[in-house]
Amino acid sequence: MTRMVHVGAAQMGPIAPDESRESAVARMVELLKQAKDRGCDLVVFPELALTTFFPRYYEEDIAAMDHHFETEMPGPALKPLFEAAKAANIAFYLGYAEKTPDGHRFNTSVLVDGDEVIGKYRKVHLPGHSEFDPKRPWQHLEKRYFEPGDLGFPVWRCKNGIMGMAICNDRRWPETYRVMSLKGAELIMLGYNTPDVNTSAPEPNHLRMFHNHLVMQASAYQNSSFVVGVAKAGMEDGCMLIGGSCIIQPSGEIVAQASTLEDELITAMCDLDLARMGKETVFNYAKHRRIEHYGIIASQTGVELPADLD
Ligand code: CDT
Repeated sequence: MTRMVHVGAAQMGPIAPDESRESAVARMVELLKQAKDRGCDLVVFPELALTTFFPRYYEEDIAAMDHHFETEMPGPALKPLFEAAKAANIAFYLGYAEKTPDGHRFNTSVLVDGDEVIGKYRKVHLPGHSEFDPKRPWQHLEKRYFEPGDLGFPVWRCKNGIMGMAICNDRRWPETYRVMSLKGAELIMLGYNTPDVNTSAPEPNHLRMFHNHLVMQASAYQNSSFVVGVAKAGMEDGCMLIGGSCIIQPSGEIVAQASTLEDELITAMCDLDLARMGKETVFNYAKHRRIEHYGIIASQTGVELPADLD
């Protein structure tokens, strides 16, 4: 059984607020064609890949944003992508806004193989705020439009490996990767939309890209896993989103990186046995983890000073 997976990270340039689903899907099909020509097995698309990053806009009535949400996957506009991927025998990760039949809204990704949805993840760590903030040049209203994901961090067998999914802000939290790697994840896919300015605190702009790579590279290493991070990039309705999409191997090294802020496919041949090596040595969890000291990680959110520091 081969453990080589040829991975494509399909970065997308901006999606204008009035760009249609059909147009975004046509761009994805074009990226998929390139992936097929290069012999990819798996392609990762960005977070909210079908629409502009609409949480930057405030609407009093949440339902006024419903045109950005999918109520079925695949809906009619998505069929060409599913068909192209099946014909090319390429599995893919796709981020989109999901509205469930009983009215819940999530920032979701699916893993699709052979035109079947084999996995679904709903973003756990929602950044931003829920009410209009007049101090910001643009809003980040994920806490208004989405509920925190209710599916945990599942993993799936795909292309002879064990794979997990995360979405954007999740990548900044070590718990995201550790929960999946405790379930055997060897390759973690995530899409992102990250403005190049931090509107919640003053910070030099270059730190946005530094932190983007820092967290994904450290997490790849500490969890002995491939990490594939894929941006929606470029100037989207006046808001600049960082690029820097990359494929990271379990050593923590970037093995392929996008150089534009546009639709761009980068690829790398990933030997999943490289992930196994780290899991059997330095990061052999069963041998080396000391869970008797980790309890508060799963029982406490904010900082609580120990009694002797009060
Ligand atoms: N989409 C997303 O999660 N973006 C956030 C932006 C910074 S917080 C407002 C991120 O973590 O990249």
